[in-house]
Amino acid sequence: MFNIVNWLKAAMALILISLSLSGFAKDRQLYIYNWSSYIAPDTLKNFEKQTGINVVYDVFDSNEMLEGKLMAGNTGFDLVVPSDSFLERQTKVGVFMPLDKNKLPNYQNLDKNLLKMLAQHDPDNRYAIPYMWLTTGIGYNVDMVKKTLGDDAPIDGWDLVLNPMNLKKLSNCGVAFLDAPTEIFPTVLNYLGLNPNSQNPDDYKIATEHLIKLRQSITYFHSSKLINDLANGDICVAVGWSGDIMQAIAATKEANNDINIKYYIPKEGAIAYFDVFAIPKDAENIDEAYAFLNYIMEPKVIADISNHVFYANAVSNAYPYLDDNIKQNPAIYPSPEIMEKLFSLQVMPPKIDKLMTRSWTKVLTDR
Ligand code: SPD
Repeated sequence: MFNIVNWLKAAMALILISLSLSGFAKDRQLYIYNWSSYIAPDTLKNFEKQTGINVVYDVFDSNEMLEGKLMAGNTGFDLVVPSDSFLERQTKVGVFMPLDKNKLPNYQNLDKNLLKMLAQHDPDNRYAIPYMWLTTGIGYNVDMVKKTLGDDAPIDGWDLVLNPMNLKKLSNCGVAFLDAPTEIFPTVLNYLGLNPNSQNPDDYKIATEHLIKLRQSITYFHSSKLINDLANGDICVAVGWSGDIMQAIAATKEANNDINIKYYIPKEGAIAYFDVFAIPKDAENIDEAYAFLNYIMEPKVIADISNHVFYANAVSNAYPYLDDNIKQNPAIYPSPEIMEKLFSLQVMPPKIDKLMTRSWTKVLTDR
C-alpha cells in the first residue's frame, strides 16, 4: 500500500543524491598564501568553524617568491599577500581581479587615512585590502651589543649595522640581514645620503660597493630564521621587520631566558609598507575569498592577529581590542616625529630591477 512517509523519504534521498552529484554539497575550500608568522594561532580555525569553509594555508617569506608564482600564473591560490609596491607592479600586468566592494560590508571598518596612503600604490583602492603595516629596522641583543661595542654603541641609527667597522665587531656575535634586495638597497642608499628610490644606476654601484664591504661581517641573509636566532641568542643583531623582531622579544619572555632584545627605527629613517590581501585573476573560490576578507576586517578578529604577530593593522575600530603592549608600543605605532622619517618604496623601471637583482647576486656571492 502507498505510504506517504516512505514516499517522502525516497524523494528526499533522490534530492540529496542529485545535489551531491551536481557538486552543490561539495566542501567549500579556500587557498591562502601568506607570509610566515603572520596570523594568530586560532584565526583560521575560527573562520572555518564560523563559515564551514575549509582553508588550505601556505606561507612564503619573500615578495620575490610570491611574485615568481603570480607571474607564472595558475598559482592555485584564492588570496595572496604582496607588499604595496609589489602589488602596484603586479596590477600593471593584470594578475589580480578588482575587488567588488559590495561584497565587503566590513570594508567600512578600514582606516580612511591609511586607505588614502595605500592608494599611492593602488589607485582608488581597486585591488587590495590592507592587512598589516610595518617598518624595516634593527633588532639587537642589548647585552651582547653593549659588550661588543661598549656603552656608546650607536643604538639609534643605521651606523650600528651599516658602518663596516661596527659590523665587523658585531660579526663575532652574529649578524642577520633580510634576504630582500628591494629593501636592503633602498636602506643602504638612504644611509649613504642618496635617494632610497633612486633610478640612477651609478647610485646602485655605490650601494653595491658598500654592501660588499659589509658582506664578510654578515653571518647570513635570511628573512624568517632571524626570529628564533635573536630569541635564542644565536645572533646579536638583525635588520628585520618590526613585528618579527617583536615576536623574538615575546619568545624570550615566554622562555624566560634572560635575553634582552630591542627593536628601533633608525633616526635616518626607514622603509614603511603595507602588506595587502589581493585575489589572483584566476582564483577559483571567489565567494570564499570575500568571506575571509570580511572576516579579517572584523575589529576583534584583526586585533587578535595584531596582538599575536605584533604588527599594526588598518581597521580603525580594532583599537579597543588591542593589548596595551601593542597600542602603546612606539615600534608598532610610531610617534608622529618618527612617522615623518618613514618612506615608501616606489616601483622601479625594469632596468633598475634587473640591476638590483644582478648586484644582489654579486653581494651574496662575493666573499
Ligand atoms: N612574518 C611576517 C613578515 C611580513 C613581512 N612583510 C614584509 C614586507 C616587506 N616588503
